[in-house]
Amino acid sequence: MGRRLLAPAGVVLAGLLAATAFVPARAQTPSPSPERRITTETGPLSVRVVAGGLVHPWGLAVLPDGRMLVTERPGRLRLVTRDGAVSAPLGGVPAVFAQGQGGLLDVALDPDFATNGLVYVSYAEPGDGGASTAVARGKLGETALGDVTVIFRQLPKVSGGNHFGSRLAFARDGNLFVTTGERFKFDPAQDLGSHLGKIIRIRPDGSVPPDNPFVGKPGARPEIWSYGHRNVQGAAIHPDTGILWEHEMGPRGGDELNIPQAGKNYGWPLVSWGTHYDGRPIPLPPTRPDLSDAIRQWTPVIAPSGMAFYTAERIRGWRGSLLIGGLMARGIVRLTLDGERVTAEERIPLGARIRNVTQGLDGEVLALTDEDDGKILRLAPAE
Ligand SMILES: [Ca+2]
Repeated sequence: MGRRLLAPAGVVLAGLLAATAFVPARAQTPSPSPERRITTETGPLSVRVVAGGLVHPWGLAVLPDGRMLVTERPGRLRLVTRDGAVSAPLGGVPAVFAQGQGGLLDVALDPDFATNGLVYVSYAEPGDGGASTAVARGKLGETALGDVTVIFRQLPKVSGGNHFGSRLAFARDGNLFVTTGERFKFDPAQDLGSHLGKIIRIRPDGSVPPDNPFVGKPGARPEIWSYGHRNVQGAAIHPDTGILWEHEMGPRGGDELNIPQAGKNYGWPLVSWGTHYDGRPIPLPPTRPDLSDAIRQWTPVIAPSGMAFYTAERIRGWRGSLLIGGLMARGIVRLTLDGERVTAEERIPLGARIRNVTQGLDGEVLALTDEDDGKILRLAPAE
């Protein structure tokens, strides 16, 4: 945050040490929003900063009234008005494991939010053995979440601060997909007795849909939808087919776009289009007939961290595109699709690590920058 630059060094240090407990007492007021223009294949876009001063914002959900719910990874959930006024942190958010990649992660609205006011958050939850990904839901009030209950806990909890996933996506049948990571533990992604490295499918109250693929299979956790995943930080339901798509971080190379089907194995760590960070080889070939392969892979990586299908007309030429936020790509990766095939790719550089991409109510695109002074960006056609 800019004001840190004005503080004496000791104050800065104290501020950093207290950062996880720091709770502003009052709402932040909107600051003027500078506009940048960028050139794209389909025309010029305007990029505005809707709000700044967010610490590693991670998840964003647009309310029916146009306000935005945004998570900050250290454990805060805030409301942001359309013109960028940022609320004080909402109460009722569960305590999070804010280390490494852990913290408060995604936020999603119940499909019936307009009538029931329910909101879901995913987060790294501390507990016996370390931490794991969890999902809680509560009723949104003006200053807090009420009646908060935990509806999913990834088991087992393990040590370390890597690969928590996590995104939330509601299917049209009302079931909730929760993406996870393998917590940088590799082999558990292949173990059906563990939730590590799995995509989870649950009802909104956390119960198991009876048609999940491993229900009744001895030793398997019934919440599992698909397995062999590494670190899934993007998920969205295709607007035409209603089917879940996801992307996941590869190791050194090998980021993947997948369309995960019930009960299928997506290969990690048996195969990968990338290599391990420490140079250990992953057996070639990069996929096998008995495993489900990605529909696209990126080497070098883009570090995908959030996706949305663009369904509006507002940005000309983008309807039907899949937009993916890239940490390493430092922008949005726009994929043109023909059914389940990627036919073209355009990079939209934004000059910052992009944590998440969402479509706004008016067909604008909202993106979060992964920074200490993180921002909500709004992309729209240049006037
Ligand atoms: Ca794979």
